Amino acid sequence: QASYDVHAVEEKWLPVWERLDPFRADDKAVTSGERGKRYALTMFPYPSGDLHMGHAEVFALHDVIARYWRFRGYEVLNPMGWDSFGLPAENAAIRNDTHPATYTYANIETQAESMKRYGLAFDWSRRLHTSDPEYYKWTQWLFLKLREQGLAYRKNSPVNWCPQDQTVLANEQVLADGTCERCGAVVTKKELTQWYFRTTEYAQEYLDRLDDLQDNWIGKVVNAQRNWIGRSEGAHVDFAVAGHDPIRVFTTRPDTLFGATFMVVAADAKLAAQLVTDEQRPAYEAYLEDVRKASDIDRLATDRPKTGVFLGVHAVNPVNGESIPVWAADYVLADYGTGAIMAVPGQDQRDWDFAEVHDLPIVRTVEPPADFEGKAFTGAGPAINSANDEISLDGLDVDEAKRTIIDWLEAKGLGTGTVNYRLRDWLLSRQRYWGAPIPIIHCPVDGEVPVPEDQLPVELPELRGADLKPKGTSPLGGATEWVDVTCPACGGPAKRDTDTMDTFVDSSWYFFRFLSPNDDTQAFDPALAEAWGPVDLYIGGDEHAVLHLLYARFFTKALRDMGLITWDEPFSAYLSQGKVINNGRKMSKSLGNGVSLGEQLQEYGVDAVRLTLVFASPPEDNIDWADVSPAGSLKFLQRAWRLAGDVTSAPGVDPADGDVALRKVTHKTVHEAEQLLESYRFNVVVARTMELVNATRKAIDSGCGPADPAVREATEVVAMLLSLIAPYTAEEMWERLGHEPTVAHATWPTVDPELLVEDSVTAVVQIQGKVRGRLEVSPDISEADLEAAALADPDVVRAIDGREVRRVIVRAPKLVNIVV
Ligand code: ANZ
Repeated sequence: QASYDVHAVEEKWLPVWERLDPFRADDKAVTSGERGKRYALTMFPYPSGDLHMGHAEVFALHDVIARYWRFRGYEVLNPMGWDSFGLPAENAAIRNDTHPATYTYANIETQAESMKRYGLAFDWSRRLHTSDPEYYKWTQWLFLKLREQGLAYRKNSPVNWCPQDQTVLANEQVLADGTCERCGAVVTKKELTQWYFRTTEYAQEYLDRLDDLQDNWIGKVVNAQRNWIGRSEGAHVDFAVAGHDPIRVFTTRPDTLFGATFMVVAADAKLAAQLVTDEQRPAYEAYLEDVRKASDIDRLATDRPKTGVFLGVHAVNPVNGESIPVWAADYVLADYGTGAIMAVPGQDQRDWDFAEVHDLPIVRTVEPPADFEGKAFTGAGPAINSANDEISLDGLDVDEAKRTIIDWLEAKGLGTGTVNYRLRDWLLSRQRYWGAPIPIIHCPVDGEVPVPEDQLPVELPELRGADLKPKGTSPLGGATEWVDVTCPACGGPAKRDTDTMDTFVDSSWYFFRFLSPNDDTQAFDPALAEAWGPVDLYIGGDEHAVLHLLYARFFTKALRDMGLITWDEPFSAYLSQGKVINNGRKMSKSLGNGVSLGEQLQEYGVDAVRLTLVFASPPEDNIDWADVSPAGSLKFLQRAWRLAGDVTSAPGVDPADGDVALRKVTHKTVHEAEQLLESYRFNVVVARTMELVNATRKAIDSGCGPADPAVREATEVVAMLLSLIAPYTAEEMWERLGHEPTVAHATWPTVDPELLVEDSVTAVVQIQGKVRGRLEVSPDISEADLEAAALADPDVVRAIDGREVRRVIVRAPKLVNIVV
């Protein structure tokens, strides 16, 4: 036997699979309770270009579990679609001088073809594209529902602005170095009226539920979310200011209140502009100009020069009645806490630096250790200098002092203990074209008016030939015929909202739409959500750990509160796969180390590429393409395929009559594979399959021979295991073994526990303390069986020689002691 032609085999099976469609999910099997359900989800791609190695990896890993669950008798929902709105497609279309729709749908077709060729177990009948009006109609509907619930609202505030993409960004889209996640430009701030989702509504619930999820969320995701939500416990404290409302601050260290020697308001907070005296206003306004240019990251950096201006007013420290000056500075952010702080230079280094530069008093309220040589002391220690006529914190440790001062403040109505979260509401409006229009009409009489449900979707006007380049306002503003409408409430002239929704809105709920993608009466069928939800395993990249996962959690909780679903977390388990790198580096154009998926598939075929990706490492680790061997994978697949050609027994032959040694290897392999698959150790499954191939080859060539039923049994198991990873080879093997396609319909083998028994142990039989016989027995033999076997052994019978057996002491499986 030679080998098979990988490409001919691909051509051969694709149409067969298309005809048999073995992975179509049957809702009824699940709603009727006939079969258990599994919802397998892998992140749907952006349609930018063709699939790349990263897709190839995640799809190969995902396919293993989806196919395995099906083998185990579950009804599996495994859908695929495209996240087809958004900036990447729009920017690429502008670069290529085409319309985003043309670019997007052409890429979708390319990717769909590639995915089909890649042999993935998707239910293609559920395919969706978020840029289809049939989809975004429901994105708009959900927006309106969220607004009804008070979870979507519009407000004016300083927002992140990408000067390159000319659009606002959510906090989550600004990288740690203060740049735009999409284009790398430094993000600045701008004052705008924008739409928000009230994601903070569930801040504490996200955290609480992470505790339950963390065991099944693999990777760095859980901590990334915890940090992003950023819970801090502290207090709100009010500082009186003559002629103004009191200034409220958020502090995590209310115990240091006696050391608050000045206050700082974010220079770009409205409060600063309200407080500033006429005399100080010119200096303040000049300063504000500069502040607007800096990013949040720069502003918070500890080594940044501590600039600021005095606002000309004083506040009263509520614990000691001292008059303390109020400054504006950039190291306090407008949109965190209350946008104002009490500055405690004795315990906070940034406050200390500011005090030094601007010559403000410093009072320590926590005693540093004797050998302390630093400036601000941020550590723990007894409180000092912290007493008034009514209360003394002196001597208390930090936690006691906090509790004591909060009680006092609450009793006096000067403050309250509180919890603050770093998490901000999600800014969702974008001043760009390629997204779902926000279904709101602005009327001079009625204000914000939702588009009536029966008028959804608000279709995106085509704007063929229009200039979509970013200009800072939405290109939809130029489509006057589309913008000018009559107000649904009063019938007078009104205008559509011209912003579109962030693409992350589309992808926050797509796993609901997969349940009933063709339903034109509702976003999804709640009965199907009950039957299929939540997603049992979600596989995708770390880069979505914060953004997408948190947004999906928000939508799920909101839908629960609307009474549309009963479960409240979208993803019961999450697995983030590693990256495919090359020569130790991330693949990139500039390094010239990119690996083309198309070329790999051309050279080695789909199965060898998939096998290589699954075999290379545990799913969560990176794969260095320089270290793997797709040629070796192909060789192994050919070897497995040859086994199927050698088998000479007929399909259906009873394996019970087969060679026990080989059967043991087979059953042990299945048993281990089950455990390995449940714990996502797919690479080890490949190793075990290779071992089984070797054992079978040996049995054919130098053991029991090709006609032994155990050889068939082993080869069929190889085909089933391989079908999880290398479906073409497996299908070809299945056919050679005399079965009808498809191997996906094969029955997963039942492990025979007797065949898992480790090789036999030697039991010693003694008579009157002397060894008289040895028996080969199973290690888990029962006492009774071992006694019977010992008494029936010919050597033992001879040694007893007809004498009466008075006592038998059995220590299974190793010893039998006979007293005559
Ligand atoms: C007084 C104080 C004394 C503080 C001290 C810290 C140490 P996290 O943990 O991140 O929540 N803060 C409050 N609002 C701020 C804003 N808008 N911009 C910049 N800083 C702000 O941090 C809370 C602490 O950060 C608060 O507690 C406040 O300073 C500062 F020894 O109040 B603290």
